[in-house]
Amino acid sequence: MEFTLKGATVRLVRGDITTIETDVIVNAANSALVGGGGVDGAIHRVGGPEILKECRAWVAEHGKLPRGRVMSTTAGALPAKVLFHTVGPVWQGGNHGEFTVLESCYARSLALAAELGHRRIAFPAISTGVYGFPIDRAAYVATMTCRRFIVEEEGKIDDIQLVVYSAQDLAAWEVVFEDMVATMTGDPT
Ligand code: AR6
Repeated sequence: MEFTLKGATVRLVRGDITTIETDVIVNAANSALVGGGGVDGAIHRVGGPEILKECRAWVAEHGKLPRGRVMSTTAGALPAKVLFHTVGPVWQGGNHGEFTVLESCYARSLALAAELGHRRIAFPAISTGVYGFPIDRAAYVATMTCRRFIVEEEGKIDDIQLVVYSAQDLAAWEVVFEDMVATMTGDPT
């Protein structure tokens, strides 16, 4: 499932993000950037030890990475040019800034990709695992933020892949995606 707007394509894909060939892979990390489980664990396993080394050096210099922010390292053995690390919000019911922080993860990653001249990016469903963000709400934030970016920053990004892991998650994202496309009839392409 995909939509194209202002020459950029947003694709909903089911799979393992460590196998996605793109310019930028985004990792759903923790503030200490020490690796972990879920998609973070898979990315470090496949990408190799160079990634953790760079993360440690970055934290030693800058301190912990705040939620909603993004930093960049080598992608190691991953099939991408660079790897971004962003820290999503922990779901606490929705009234603790979770939506703003999640939006910031996607928006800042897209902005950094454009700033570095990368035109293709792949995101996992940030915060929807250990951090507990409800999948349908996360899907809405992710899709809407991508849509806004490609309209407001026209021509900077060509291809965005939203990579979900399970069949159940894909089904939830598809509902949101269809809604998004249905409300886009007024958008000039
Ligand atoms: N490819 C794509 N998506 C994946 C993969 C994969 N290989 N593996 C898991 N997912 P989570 P969070 C999905 O928990 O909620 C870590 O320990 C997974 O099904 O990885 O942001 C970090 O170090 C879910 O939908 O990230 C942090 O401490 C989504 O990725 C903490 O977890 C995100 O789940 C971050 O929690």
